[in-house]
Amino acid sequence: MKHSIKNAHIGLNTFNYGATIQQLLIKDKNGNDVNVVLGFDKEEDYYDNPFYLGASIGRYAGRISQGGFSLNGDHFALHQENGVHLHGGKNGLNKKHWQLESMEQDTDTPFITYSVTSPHLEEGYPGNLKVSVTYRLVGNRLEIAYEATTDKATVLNLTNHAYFNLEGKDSVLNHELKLSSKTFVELDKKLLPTGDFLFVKDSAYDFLNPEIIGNKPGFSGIDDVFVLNGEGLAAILYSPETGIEMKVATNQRAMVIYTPEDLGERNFVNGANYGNFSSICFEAQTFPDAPNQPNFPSAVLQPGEVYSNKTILEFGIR
Ligand code: G6D
Repeated sequence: MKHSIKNAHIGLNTFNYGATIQQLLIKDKNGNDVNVVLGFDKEEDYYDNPFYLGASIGRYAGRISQGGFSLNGDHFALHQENGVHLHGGKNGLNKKHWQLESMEQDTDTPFITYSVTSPHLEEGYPGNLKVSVTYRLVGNRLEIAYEATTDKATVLNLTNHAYFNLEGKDSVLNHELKLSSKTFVELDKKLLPTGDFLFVKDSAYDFLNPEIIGNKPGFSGIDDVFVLNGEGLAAILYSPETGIEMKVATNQRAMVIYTPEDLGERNFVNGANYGNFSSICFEAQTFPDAPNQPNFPSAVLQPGEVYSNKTILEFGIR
């Protein structure tokens, strides 16, 4: 089921399947609507979505090593492929039909709220989990708020896997990017964290000053976990062609930046055409493999606590 909300600045289309963002319409410098995310035409197109386009990800976004984790003396085995558990397993939250909890268009801040439950030991995770996501339009901002509670101690790391392109076509190689992160997580060849951190300075990951992505010396694609300070601006993306600027702010301590080289032939909405390096993801979340990395911030959610992942996308014209 598709749901739509809009205000004077933004139009948003979502599907309850995977609590997925299908379209995000932003006006360019000439006042024309541009769909700034990659999305598929029909809900059924999302049933085979190996890149998780637009989907809500969990129970644990990113990767977990060792085929599982231990918590309070109990071991929990997780689905793994080649030693890696990715994005909540074979049937993560992206593959569930979330309930439409509530939706309000006739208000200054239109919103859509989806909710889903994940029973104890679904995909191997402990705790009966209740999750909600609210997509809310506030002026020129899209606010994405994930909340969750559990009845048993568990681990949790949710995010949204939208793929952005501020021109609605071609690639993001001509987009300007600024990232506030001074460090990122060292990954091994399986993209699992080693437990160490690296400085971005003078590397292909240094976007502390705004730069055109395709002009970055050594750029060959990004699929990395950048460290944030948990408040304020994490990133700015800008398209000189459309004049659209997107600021990303979040309460999360890390953000996966992912620029896929080739998404293959897909049935993109309105027949949009994209090339290599079509898009960039800003997956605000906590650290990968935290359940197995004692020196990473904890990803444990206790009964009585409320998990909160809030990310704000603010749009403007330069
Ligand atoms: C690849 O490593 C990347 C992930 O970060 C991404 O989420 C996925 O493709 C869709 O596995």
